[in-house]
Amino acid sequence: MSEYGIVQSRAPVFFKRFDRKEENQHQTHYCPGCGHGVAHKMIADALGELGVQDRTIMVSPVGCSVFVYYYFDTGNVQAAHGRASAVATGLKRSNPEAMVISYQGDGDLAAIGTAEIIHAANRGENITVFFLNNAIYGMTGGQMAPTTLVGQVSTTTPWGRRPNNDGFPIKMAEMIATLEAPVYVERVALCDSKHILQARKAVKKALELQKQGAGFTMVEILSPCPTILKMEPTAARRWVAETLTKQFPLGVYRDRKPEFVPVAVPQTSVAELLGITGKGITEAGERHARRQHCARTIKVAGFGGQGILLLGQLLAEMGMREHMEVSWLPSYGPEMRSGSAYCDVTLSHERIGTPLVSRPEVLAAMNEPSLRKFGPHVPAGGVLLYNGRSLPEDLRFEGVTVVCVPATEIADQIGAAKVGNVVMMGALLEATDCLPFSTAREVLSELVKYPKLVEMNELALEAGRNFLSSEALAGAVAGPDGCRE
Ligand SMILES: Cc1ncc(C[n+]2csc(CCOP(=O)(O)OP(=O)(O)O)c2C)c(N)n1
Ligand code: SF4
Repeated sequence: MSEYGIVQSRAPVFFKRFDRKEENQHQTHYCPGCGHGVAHKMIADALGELGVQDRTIMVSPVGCSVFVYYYFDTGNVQAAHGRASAVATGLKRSNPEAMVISYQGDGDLAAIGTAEIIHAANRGENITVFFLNNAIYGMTGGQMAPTTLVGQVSTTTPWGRRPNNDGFPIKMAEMIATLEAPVYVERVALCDSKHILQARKAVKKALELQKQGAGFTMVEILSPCPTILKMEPTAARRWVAETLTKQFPLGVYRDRKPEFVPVAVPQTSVAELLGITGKGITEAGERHARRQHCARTIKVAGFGGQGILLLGQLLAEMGMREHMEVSWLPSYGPEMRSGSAYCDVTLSHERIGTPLVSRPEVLAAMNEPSLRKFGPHVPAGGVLLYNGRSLPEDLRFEGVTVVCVPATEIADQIGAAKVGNVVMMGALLEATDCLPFSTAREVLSELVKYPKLVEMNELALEAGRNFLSSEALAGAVAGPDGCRE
């Protein structure tokens, strides 16, 4: 036995267990003979060889390979159908040091995602696209793809693809290679050992170029889909070799450096563009910045018309002015007014990984349904502000500081129920100390258009703050276990 050595094994870039398969943790979900698994292996091997696993982000598509994230032990983002190269663009631009891979099938890249791929390539984004062309929609059971061959039968072309009705197969590698910016475009095939070795080289070269910062690279990989072709795996590979390559000739379509003419573009920061420079970090802001090192995740929830989304926007705007990283993610139903509405806000001194807030450290619940829905998601140590004089009898929130602020009632006394959100903002700032009041006043005075409302908002902000520092402490604040005291 000692004369034998292992020459092929699981790439270290793959997870040790593939959790998707409960009973078969060692294997993927792909059909026997499918090209996706082979392509995954060569990408994983190349990433390992280049030593870039821990700075790689895979963008998985919609299609059979949607579950890329179950296999690659790298960063993973799943994009909406066809949007992988646009998502990859965003990821690369915000993480220039990352290796970003957009992995897409032919339905995904050449049909619904045509615009995204063309423009990503045309801009010369420094990403690598692996384009699996199996000439069919695999996952959905075999509809015609833009790459389906003339005469090829699919569920949507039962008489075979007819150019006068269905157009001609689109040659993506050739099309992309007509653009100025791409640096490397090659078409390879997974049909026999010789071609698979060539494909491995192309995959590695594309990734190497990205690592060097060369620009846009794409490898189109002709791939067998035995299940939809209704062929044995060996016959499907033969079909790729003998039929598919005739329509899609293999070879290098682009291998050169782009020739960009340098143009002097004035670089302006986002803060300058938004006209919020010059104000700098206020003294109070600096104090807050020192105090706050990690993210503060906030959810504001209620019904449409309560100014829920605006309250989130104001917090995000304030965070921006304090030179924090911010995100604001709104969610509301089609009916808007009186329908359920909420938004997620993150304020951080570090880059924000996701705008989604599923376990808010701070919840401002402007009505009872949102209290019931999101209250249980606030972790121990969090703060829950409720728009009411007291909590409903049956609700308890273990380990959470619950503050009942009758924001709407206070706003009514001021003269406009619509400033209830700003009352809540005053209470929130006072309870959490997450942003300075001076910035809140500045933002309100600049963003609110009507002078009368500016005055009311200032009163509302102060009223929320005062309620907390005077009345609330006198008895309206619930105990840390969520019970009323
Ligand atoms: C917006 C949207 N439209 C349609 C679908 C349905 N859908 C799922 S996979 C798929 C086709 C994928 O085909 P392809 O990109 O060729 O990948 P394969 O499955 O062959 O690997 C479609 C149309 C969807 N998920 N989302
Ligand atoms: S349907 Fe085709 S593309 Fe999808 S996993 Fe099976 S063989 Fe692969």
